Amino acid sequence: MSGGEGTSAAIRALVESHQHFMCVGHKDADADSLGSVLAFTEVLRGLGRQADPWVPEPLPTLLDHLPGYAEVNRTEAPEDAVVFAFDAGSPARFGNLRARIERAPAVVVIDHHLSNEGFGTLHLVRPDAAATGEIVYRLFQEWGLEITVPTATNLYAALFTDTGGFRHGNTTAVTLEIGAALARLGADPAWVALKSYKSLSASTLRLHAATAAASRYECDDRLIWSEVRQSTLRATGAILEQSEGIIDQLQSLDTMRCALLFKEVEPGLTKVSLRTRAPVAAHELAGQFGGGGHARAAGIEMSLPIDEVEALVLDAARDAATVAGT
Ligand SMILES: [Mn+2]
Repeated sequence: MSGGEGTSAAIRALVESHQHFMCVGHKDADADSLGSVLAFTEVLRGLGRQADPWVPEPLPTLLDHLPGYAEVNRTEAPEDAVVFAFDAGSPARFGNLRARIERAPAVVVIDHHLSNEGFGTLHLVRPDAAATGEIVYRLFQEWGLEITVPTATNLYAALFTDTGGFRHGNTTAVTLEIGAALARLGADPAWVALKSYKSLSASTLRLHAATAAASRYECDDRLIWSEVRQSTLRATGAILEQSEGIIDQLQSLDTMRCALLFKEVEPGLTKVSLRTRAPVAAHELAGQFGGGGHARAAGIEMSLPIDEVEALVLDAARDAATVAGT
């Protein structure tokens, strides 16, 4: 963990002393990452600065309801722009923007991942925060800034989705209080819930159904896993991005200690989503394969065919789920 009041003041000083900023989310940006990017972009502009919101390719089109989305990846930031990076534990999470970020004059990292490597010029990393959006909200509070309705909406979406709709173990009294404060500032909880969890297309539901039907149960139902292959996508008319949310279905199993979803990005490139219950540590399991994340939720990306990744990761997951059950 790093970053206290001193960091908050140092970040504010950086904002005061520079004119150009680039706010960057992580690859496969979620609402926490992009919501934080858009909230920070608006606040910086409100302070009279030039700020441009960016995420690595491909654009997260499922998040096009977030206020300010239309401006993402539109304007190239000047080379002297200070970078604010949100919700990413390592530089590898910035995909095609990594080189751009690494040559910036300063990089401020705001994040809540346990696995954060402490990269960047300044880092405000609080693993106890439910969402990066929660850290951003507190920063704005400390700085005494007015929060507009679009910014409140972006931060509420960040908090709401990173807690799985205020359901995961990271939901605390503080999270709910900040959620309430953001609702008072104009965020609409029902609208954010509608856009986050009740706006699936027919092809998404077909993909979710096919993946649920294909799920496997092992280790006395302590381990549940499924897969999205390119053939699954062709059969359901979906794209990989629509697999968002499938892992939540898998982790709803009552006996679950470890839930895994393998995703074939392309032949030879595989991603894995992990969810666990105590005492299985998701970030430790992911860490064995170069991945990272939180204690209950983590991810892996490997340049190997899906069959090989399944063999490797399932082997470790079976061990973890079995030990966890004793
Ligand atoms: Mn997050």
